[in-house]
Amino acid sequence: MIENKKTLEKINKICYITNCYTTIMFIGVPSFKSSVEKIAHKGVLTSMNELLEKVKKFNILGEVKSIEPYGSGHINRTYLVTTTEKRYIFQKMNEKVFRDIDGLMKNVVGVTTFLNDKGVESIEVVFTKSGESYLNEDGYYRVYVFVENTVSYQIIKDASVFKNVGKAFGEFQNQLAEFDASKLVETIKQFHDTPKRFNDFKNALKEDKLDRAKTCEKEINFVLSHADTYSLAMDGIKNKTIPLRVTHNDTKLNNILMDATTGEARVVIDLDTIMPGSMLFDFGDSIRFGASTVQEDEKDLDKVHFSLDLFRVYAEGFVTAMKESITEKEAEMLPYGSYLMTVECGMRFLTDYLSGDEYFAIKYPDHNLVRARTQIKLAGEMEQNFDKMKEIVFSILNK
Ligand code: ADP
Ligand code: GN1
Ligand code: MG
Repeated sequence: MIENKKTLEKINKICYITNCYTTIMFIGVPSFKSSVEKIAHKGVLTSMNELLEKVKKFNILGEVKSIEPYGSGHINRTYLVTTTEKRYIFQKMNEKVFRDIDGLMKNVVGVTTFLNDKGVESIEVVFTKSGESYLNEDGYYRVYVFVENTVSYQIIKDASVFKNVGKAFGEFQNQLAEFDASKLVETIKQFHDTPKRFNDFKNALKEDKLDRAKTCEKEINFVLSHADTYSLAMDGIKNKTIPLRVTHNDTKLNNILMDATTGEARVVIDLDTIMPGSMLFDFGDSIRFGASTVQEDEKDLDKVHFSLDLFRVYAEGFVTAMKESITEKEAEMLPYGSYLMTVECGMRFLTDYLSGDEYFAIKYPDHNLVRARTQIKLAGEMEQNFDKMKEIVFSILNK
């Protein structure tokens, strides 16, 4: 039995070290076993009863059969809740990352309602019994209906899937074109402001609070030596040569659910960072994650490559979907946007590694460094391929 706080902290630590993130507890129906049972998720142990009590405050159907950690997101703590009737996604939102949860949930409800009204399948927010979109009780919690018969991928095995992802994210941007951007709260300020991210990186490097800089000199040098490449997107937005759109801003492959039967894209998820931004961000972030030969945290760098073929298939989906509204300047800058999102993400992982892993969930001590390395390798290869990438984009546009 885990009774005092110290013991719980100790177990949390062991859990983190031994990487036992996915302890699954099944709950007997109708009697929920006992308050002593704990569920480990992202290095944090929470009592099952505590979670169950929170889940029960939402308008869910049926009796809860199980609650288990779910998915591979780096930010929120996600659980799959199975009841006698239905399945749900239950999330503890990350209040360190998102400082205005109320504003964030207004965005989510606003966007999902807007999409539903247009007949577009979207995530369905389950409200609390008192009519709120989230629960504020020792943290911030929300519930979504689990979208059944779908899969989300960590890596592309079949190129046609990636084309469908590109098409879906392109269409998503079209669908949001009429959404009133003034209704959106900026959930993370300067989210894709790469020069600002670079400043954060330099500050973390200066502080080097865990004395880790000596373990990643090569990566640090890459980020420092590319300083003059970081401002083009923000400059374009500021001088209005790049149009501001309503964008998703976190378009990685596991943030879209694909139909398990047809392979078509079904629902764009993770709407926490929908904000005014540039098309370059959404296109670029998908390429960063999806046009890679390996997963984001592959340790063997020899296996890490940027795939021009995957770039082509994604561009075919995305650019074709956006043909009506893409500007010449945007089209020209899509290859740069891919590089920018990749190097930006690399520098964010490296910043977090230097700062003591405060932002992204990690599974082992140098996880963020491993991630930074793959992004830096990919960014370097993209730089070498700008001309070929541009050729691909314009060949699609001129079809
Ligand atoms: P994070 O911000 O931590 O990435 P997400 O909102 O992306 O959190 O959710 C994490 C994972 O949970 C997703 O990658 C997906 O696998 C799964 N997921 C989220 N919402 C749903 C849903 N409504 N239906 C099915 N799976 C979902
Ligand atoms: C985070 O939430 P998730 O895991 O889908 C991060 C993205 C990064 C990504 C790197 C709010 O995405 O910006 O690109 O990790 N989300 C936030 O994998 O910071
Ligand atoms: Mg996610």
